[in-house]
Formats: sequence, C-alpha cells, structure tokens
Amino acid sequence: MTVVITGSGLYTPPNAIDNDTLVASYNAFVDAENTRNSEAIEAGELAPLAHSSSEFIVKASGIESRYVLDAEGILDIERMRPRLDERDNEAPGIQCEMGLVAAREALEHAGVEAAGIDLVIVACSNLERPYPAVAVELQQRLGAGGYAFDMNVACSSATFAIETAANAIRAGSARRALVVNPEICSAHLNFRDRDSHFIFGDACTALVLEADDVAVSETRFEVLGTRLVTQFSNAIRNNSGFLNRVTDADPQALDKLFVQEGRRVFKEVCPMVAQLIRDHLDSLDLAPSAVARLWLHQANRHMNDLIARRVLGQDPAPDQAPIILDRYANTSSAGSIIAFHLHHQDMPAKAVGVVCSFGAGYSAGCVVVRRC
Ligand code: CO8
Repeated sequence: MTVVITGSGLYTPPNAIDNDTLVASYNAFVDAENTRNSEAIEAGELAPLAHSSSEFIVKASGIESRYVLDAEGILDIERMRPRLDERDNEAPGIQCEMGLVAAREALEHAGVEAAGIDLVIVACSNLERPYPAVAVELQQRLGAGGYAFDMNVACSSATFAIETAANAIRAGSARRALVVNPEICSAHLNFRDRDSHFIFGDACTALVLEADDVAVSETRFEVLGTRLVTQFSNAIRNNSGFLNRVTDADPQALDKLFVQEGRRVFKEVCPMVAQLIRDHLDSLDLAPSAVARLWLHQANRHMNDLIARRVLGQDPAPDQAPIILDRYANTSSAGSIIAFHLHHQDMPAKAVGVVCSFGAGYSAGCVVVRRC
C-alpha cells in the first residue's frame, strides 16, 4: 500500500513581534525590577538582572521575529504572558479554531472534502484541555468522519503522527488522515527569562495523508519510510500537569513552564538526529546525495546547519535546508511542516526530501518522501 501526502496547510497568527520590540519590553521589565530591588543590589545581596539584546538573539539562534496569538499581554511588563479569553464550552476551542484554518487549506490542496477524512490526529506539545480531545472537536466542526485522537511528543509530535497516520492507512483502519499541529508555545514560555524569552512563536500546520489509490491531487509525495527514536532526558522539561493540584505545587512556579539547558540540548541532540537521518536513508538504499531537500525542525539555525552538513557530508546548497525560524521562531512540532508547506512546490518529480523533527523527550522523527 502506497501512502501519499497530498495537501498541507498553515495558520499564522495575526500578531508579529520582532526582536527589537520583544527586547525593549524585556529590558523595561529588567530596569523596573532592578529599581525595585536597588537596595538589595547595592548591598550586594542580589545580582542585578541583565538586559537582553537583539544582536545576541539573531547570532545565537537565527530568530528575528515570531507570530503570537496575543502580543499585548506578552509585551505588558506587568503581565508578560499572552492574554487569551476563556471560552464557553459551546464555542470552538482556540486550538480547534487554529486547526480549522490549517486543515481547510490542506484539504483544499488535496482536493478532498472533510467528509472523506476518516482519521484526525491533533499532535502538539501542549493541549488546551485533557478531554474531550481537541481532535474530536475538530473532527466534528470540520465534518470529518471516522475517528480522532490527540497525541503529544513535544516538538516531534508531527512526525510521530505522520507515522501513526501512515500505519493506519497501510493497515486499512483509515483511507485518508488529517494530521494537525496547533502550537501555542507563547503560553508556556517564561517571557521573564533572558535565556529563553525569544525562543518560541505560535502557529498551526496540517497535512492530508491518503492511500495513493484514492488520492486526486496532482501534487503528491510518497511516504517512502518513517523512523522514530526517543531517549529520556531532563534537559528540556515542563512540570505543569494535572497532579500539580493534588501535590499542592505552586501552579505559577517557574518549573511549570518551558525550561531547558540550551547548550546541552544542542550538543546531545545534533548527533542523535544526524545519525537517525543517515541510518534511515541507508535503510531505504538512498545515498545522502539523493536528498534534494531537508525540512528540519526549526529551533536554531546553527543546529540545522550542523545537522544538514553531517547528513549531506557538505554544506547544503541554497534552499536545500530551508529556514523559516527567522520569521516564525521555534513553533515546536509545526516548524518542520511549515518548512515543508512553504518550500515543496518547486521540487521536480522523483525528488527526495526528508522531514525531520527533534526536541523534548528527547524525541526525533524522520519521514522520507519522494515527489510522485
Ligand atoms: N541577551 C543577551 N545575552 C544573553 C541572552 C540574551 N537574551 N541570553 C543569554 N545571554 C548570554 C549568556 O548570559 C551567556 O553569557 P556568558 O557567556 O557571559 O555567560 C552567553 O549569552 C551565551 O549563553 P548560552 O550559552 O545560553 O547561549 P547559546 O549560544 O547556547 O544560545 C540557545 C542559547 C539559543 C537557547 C541555544 O542554546 C539553543 O538554541 N539550543 C537548542 C535549543 C533547542 O533546540 N531546544 C529544543 C527545545 S524545543 C522542544 O522540544 C519543544 C518543547 C516543548 C515546547 C513547549 C512550548 C513552550
């Protein structure tokens, strides 16, 4: 059974915050804190907070801007977190609403009616509620059939969901699947933390996967193979969870947000990912030179340069490993799919590409595709 990707979609939030604007707000917060603590700082009891800088952010990460659901709450130094309204149970959830936009675009590209979908997977780093599943709500509001469920493998959620969807199609449990990645990373980011306040943005992506014999789209990418790997690490961690209430943990404590050791992640994850891609290509009898495009996870430009060099054995050609994190920042599982969505139309028939995501867990997922 041949499984093909026939459509992709992207929801981009309406508000962009560039580095200068984010840094100005962060630095105003720092100045206010240092003034408030001036006596303790002068007495040597407390170290003053240091300013952030746009130059550092671009140099260390390649990020220049990010899209967010709400900019005002993030930039307000009395709040420094997005302000999203709690919704009535009968109104569409926020992630469902993001998913509807991305899913409808993906369905349009695939030339498929929502009713033709028989599996919906919502896969992302953070879900707005434990149940009912966001995927089941999305299935109903789209008018899709079959079954739906949520899953979370942090930044690797999309590639893990692609494997799950492809396997369901191969097994005959579904003929057409929709994989949707609504990432609201701004809600779990500590905007008061100099080391990480610039890292994330919000976005939602969607892909349609089908059995080749029912697909109608001209643009098809055959899924040649999928390979997943996980290895436990605390280097990226978030302790927010339903047990916080019963352990009497402080729900506002900083460990209930995204926390990472960035350098360690860089050092440990790059070799793991390069090895995963090389082994996967090898198992498919594909030489690295056969790879026309690498749609890599979008966390850090230097990470992507290094991984691309290790996989290809040389620097990638211009556009061979497209970067979208300059405009979107890290959008967790959506990142590699945004890269695919914006950079696949020009590929000729038979060109091979690799979607690869990596992140917390650690987890990494590799999907090798060939344009039909
Ligand atoms: N402005 C100015 N200077 C700064 C700043 C700043 N904002 N921040 C740090 N510095 C300074 C430091 O103080 C340090 O100074 P000194 O050398 O004097 O001590 C210097 O800059 C260097 O600091 P670092 O070593 O921390 O900087 P790096 O060069 O390592 O860059 C990065 C930091 C950009 C974070 C980098 O390490 C990185 O990108 N690492 C990889 C991270 C990664 O890929 N993580 C994946 C996580 S994503 C994921 O899995 C999803 C999880 C779920 C998402 C949930 C949504 C929120």
